[in-house]
Amino acid sequence: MTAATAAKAALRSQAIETPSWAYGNSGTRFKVFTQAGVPRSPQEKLDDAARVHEFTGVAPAVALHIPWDRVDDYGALAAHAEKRGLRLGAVNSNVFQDDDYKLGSVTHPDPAVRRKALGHLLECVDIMDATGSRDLKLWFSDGTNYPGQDDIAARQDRLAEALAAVYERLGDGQRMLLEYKLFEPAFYSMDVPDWGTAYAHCLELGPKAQVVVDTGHHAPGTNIEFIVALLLRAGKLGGFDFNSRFYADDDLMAGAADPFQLFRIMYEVVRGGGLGPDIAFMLDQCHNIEPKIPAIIRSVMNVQEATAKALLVDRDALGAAQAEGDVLAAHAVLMDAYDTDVRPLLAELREEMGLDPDPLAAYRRSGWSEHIVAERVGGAQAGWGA
Ligand code: AOS
Ligand code: ZN
Ligand code: ZN
Repeated sequence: MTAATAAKAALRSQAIETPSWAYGNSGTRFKVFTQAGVPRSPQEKLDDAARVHEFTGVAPAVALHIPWDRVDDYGALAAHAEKRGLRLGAVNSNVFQDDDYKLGSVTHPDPAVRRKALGHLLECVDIMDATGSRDLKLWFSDGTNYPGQDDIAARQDRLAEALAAVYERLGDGQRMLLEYKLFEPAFYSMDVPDWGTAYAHCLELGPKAQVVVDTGHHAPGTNIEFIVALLLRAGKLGGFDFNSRFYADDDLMAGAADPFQLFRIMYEVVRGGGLGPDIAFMLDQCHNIEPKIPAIIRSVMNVQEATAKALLVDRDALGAAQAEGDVLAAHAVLMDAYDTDVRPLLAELREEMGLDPDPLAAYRRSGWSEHIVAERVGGAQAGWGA
């Protein structure tokens, strides 16, 4: 089998999960720009996600966010997805939007607030039971703004207690993915600021607890692929929230700011045998100024391109150069793969999959954008960044 054929076989089964909130209106803390035709309901978000999957062939799952995607009947929502060739992916909890959470959620000093937050997390697992989702994604905005504001270690105890209760509630085949973030909204101390904290909690909890790496959640200059390699090696990498950043948690399109970094991350995934269903390859981004569905298609394609390049790394040549300590040869092997134009290979793959080789052009021609602008009036805000 040629390298290209092997790469195509792996790319064919890739699954990139798109976030429901990326389809709705979003913005920064300064302004939410509304766009015509955005979904008015979780069902309409799935209708848009179905277009992304239809034209890329590799975006079969959609992450939900509770309460933004709250519905009466989650089984019916799963059926709505299934009818469109989709499945419901990670359930994202939200313990950051209520006034009660001003000083934290599961780490709040008041036990009543902690109980409320835990109740929501457990409700999310109930929802997973109904949707058939495998993953509960936990991101906590918890933290403090001022030294002395609260007891840092006691907050870790409260966090551990809540995580243990959620872990206990997980059913067979369900997992919890713990996400870390360096700062924001808390500016002095976040309660899960880095991979080490997330890893330590997941280790204590057990095999159903895994770390999720959001590519926008590190200090500038952090070697994210190192974290990926380390977590994979430890069997603790549960998934990604892909997005791009120039400064902080910018949530721009994956692969837009630093495609080389995305390649380096995907190389570690491929090298560590992680390119399979055990790792959730999710997008977590917002499209504030660009049209949303084409931006999501573009992001999926960017992840695909980085994956294709990672798959094309000549591992034998790389291993040989590394073993010989030939620094420049080893570096050249990696760069050869990165410098390969994989667009023809991906176009070929799409044709083999019965798809249009150019997903963006196919989407434009489909008339979906005109259809939703005409049909949908008063689209919903994602709930993010108001
Ligand atoms: C927040 O900064 C995190 O990236 C979250 O993963 C995510 O944006 C949130 O869970 C969406 O609800
Ligand atoms: Zn995220
Ligand atoms: Zn984020």
